[in-house]
Amino acid sequence: MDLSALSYQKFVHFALEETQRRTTLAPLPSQEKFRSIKAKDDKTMLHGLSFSAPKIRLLRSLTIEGSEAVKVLDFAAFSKPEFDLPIFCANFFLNASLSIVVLDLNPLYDVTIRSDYKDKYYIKLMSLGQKYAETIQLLPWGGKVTSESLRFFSPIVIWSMLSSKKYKHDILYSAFMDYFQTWLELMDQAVEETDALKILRNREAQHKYLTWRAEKDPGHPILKRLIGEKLAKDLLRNFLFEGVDTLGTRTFLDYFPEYRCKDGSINQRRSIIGKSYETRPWDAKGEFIGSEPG
Ligand code: BLA
Repeated sequence: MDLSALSYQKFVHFALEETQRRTTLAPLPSQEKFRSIKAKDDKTMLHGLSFSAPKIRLLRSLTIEGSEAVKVLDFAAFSKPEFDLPIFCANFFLNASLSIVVLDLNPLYDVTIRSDYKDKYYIKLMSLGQKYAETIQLLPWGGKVTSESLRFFSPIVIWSMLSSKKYKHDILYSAFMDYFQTWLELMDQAVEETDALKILRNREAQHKYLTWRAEKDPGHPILKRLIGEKLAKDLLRNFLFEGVDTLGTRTFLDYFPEYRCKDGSINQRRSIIGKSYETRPWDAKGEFIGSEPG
């Protein structure tokens, strides 16, 4: 497949313009360092942008483009802890053979346990999930997935892994626009929490999420290959998952003790439980229908 004509820039432009229509974005200092990085192959470029806004702690985008070999969009938005908003998450990876898509409003709280949180945000969004996941079958469930990841996914997650021959840039663009608009509407409607305990819980939930992704995101090996271990780590901790070192003090092993090795280090495997969920583990009403992994 010829990737040269494809770009994720219009996704980023759309998201920033729509956000600016509703709120005021202020550039964050972290974007200076990661605005434009040339990879070791001398072809691939990494472009980072990061902003905050009155209700948004961090809205950031990373694109990887420039070589014909690979295209990546990693786009996320995190609210301030005074709001319990879901985390907007778009992760698209495309190379000559494979297309990987994760598009979701990742829940701040595990929706299989916290039905109040599911009811607050997802019940009225189920038709949006259905539109892309089931009705048009263009972004079919990608098959077994790291089981630990599932608690960070919502009932409307689009998780897809396809031969890049079947990749449809326009369908993905329209899904991205729909999901991002939805997130912006939730942001508009969000009312600031004043209960200090609830704010603390929101902050901790976001910190747990950041801790998971800063340690186990599947993009790490590629980032390390492109820009080297040291800069990749900097990018992960101070840009993509900024907040991992400031929003809380608990460590990866505090949150995920099952990854502890006998010598006290973190197990390098992505998954301890293994992959599961061959098919979509939520029904059309957002009820969890997956069996326990294992
Ligand atoms: C694969 N990326 C995946 C997979 C998931 C995600 C679920 C399938 C493999 C698996 O089951 O683990 C994405 N996982 C997520 C997300 C969350 C999560 C969004 O837990 C959130 C909680 N992906 C990137 C970037 C690159 C990238 C920046 O975000 C490259 C620079 C690449 N993702 C990438 C590649 C694979 C992948 C190459 C397939 C290889 C693999 O599975 O290791």
